[in-house]
Amino acid sequence: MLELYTNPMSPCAQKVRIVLAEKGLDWTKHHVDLSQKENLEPQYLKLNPLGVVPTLVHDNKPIIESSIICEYLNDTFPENNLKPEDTYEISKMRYWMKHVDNKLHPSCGALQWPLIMRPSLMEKTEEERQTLLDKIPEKPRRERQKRLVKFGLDAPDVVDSVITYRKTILDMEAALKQQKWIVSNNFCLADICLAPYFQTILQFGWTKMYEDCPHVFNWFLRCRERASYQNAVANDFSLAVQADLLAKGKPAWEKIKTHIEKMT
Ligand SMILES: N[C@@H](CCC(=O)N[C@@H](CS)C(=O)NCC(=O)O)C(=O)O
Repeated sequence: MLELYTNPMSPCAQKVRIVLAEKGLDWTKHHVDLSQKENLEPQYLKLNPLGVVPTLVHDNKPIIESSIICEYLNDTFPENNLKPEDTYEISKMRYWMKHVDNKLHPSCGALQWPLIMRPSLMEKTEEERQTLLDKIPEKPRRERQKRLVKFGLDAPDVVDSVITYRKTILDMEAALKQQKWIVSNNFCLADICLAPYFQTILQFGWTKMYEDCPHVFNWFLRCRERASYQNAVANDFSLAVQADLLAKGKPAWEKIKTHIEKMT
């Protein structure tokens, strides 16, 4: 019995849903409303003490951290293996997954938060907002979210995040010149862990971030063409949601673009 605590907008949860779809596994969905901070409710914190989505529950055992969940699912359900056989390739796969967890994911959060989470938090009183944000268990994440709520896209975290995104794209372009997928000619967990971060770019209409990198462009097209991506990610974005996200992303592009231009 597999249960997933998830939110459609979360790239970490999207990774796990892609793996579940690649494996053809049945699972039960528990929607966690991040805008209402359901992730910080005591019931949820018992499952995931970090107060983040996703959480997988397999036969009543909670598993947290999206990359660990992806590898757990791959190793527990071996049909349609998504890990290379070669140990050097496994090390490359883990390198990309670690890069996503440590660098790309926080950068994505710094760009998504001001546009998606901030508006609903700004509808609350200052006191309500602080009470909610004070519940975030880890200090660096709590302080960062406070900055992003206070300053939006003008928060100091945003410049570094755009630079990290762009550098990741350039590194991926170099890797994808050598082979079809990010680690080898076989699709693997590293491709799955990277792809949702391009969904974020797409949903806000910021594809100019990678349009000058044809290998990355074609890689993401190939990811999106997979049935797993359609089922696990694309189908969660109705036309109305897509229009809303594009409308939020459009005015922000000018700021994002300025940070990219300063790199060259
Ligand atoms: N390292 C964690 C990160 C999870 C994470 O940051 N999830 C975000 C959504 S993508 C979240 O739940 N944010 C809620 C919050 O920070 O309040 C993982 O890979 O599972």
